[in-house]
Amino acid sequence: MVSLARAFAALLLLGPWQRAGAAEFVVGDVAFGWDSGVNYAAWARGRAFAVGDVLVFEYVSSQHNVYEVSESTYHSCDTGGGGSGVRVRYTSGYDRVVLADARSYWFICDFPGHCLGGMKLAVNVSGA
Ligand SMILES: *[C@@H]1O[C@H](CO)[C@@H](O)[C@H](O)[C@H]1NC(C)=O
Ligand SMILES: [Cu+2]
Repeated sequence: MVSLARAFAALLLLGPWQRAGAAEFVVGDVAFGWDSGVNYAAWARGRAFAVGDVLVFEYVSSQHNVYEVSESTYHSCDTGGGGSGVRVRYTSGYDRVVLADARSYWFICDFPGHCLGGMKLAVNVSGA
């Protein structure tokens, strides 16, 4: 029996961000994923991100995480002080982040030293 919740979830999947051609990006590509020592600015530079696209963060969840943060926290790498610059925490090791809005998104790894070491990603998302 198909539960109502499942049917509803299927409806949600057909939300307004589902345009034809929505792209899914494995951050760092499958070869590197989300890890230390990868230049994510270089990875993002050759790509165009539009509303509805999906970023997939793949990593070992005991070694990394993904925080969506404010621009200032992206630059400072400082998530202390109440964490006011942290918008969303992802920790599963396989996180699919829908870029639902036309705006800038900033992501960092909050494991000690990782963001300062360059484990951070900024993307600009354009309207569909
Ligand atoms: C995003 O757009 C802003 C404003 O144009 C620009 O300053 C910034 O460098 C862009 N960031 C990325 C990652 O492309
Ligand atoms: Cu990390």
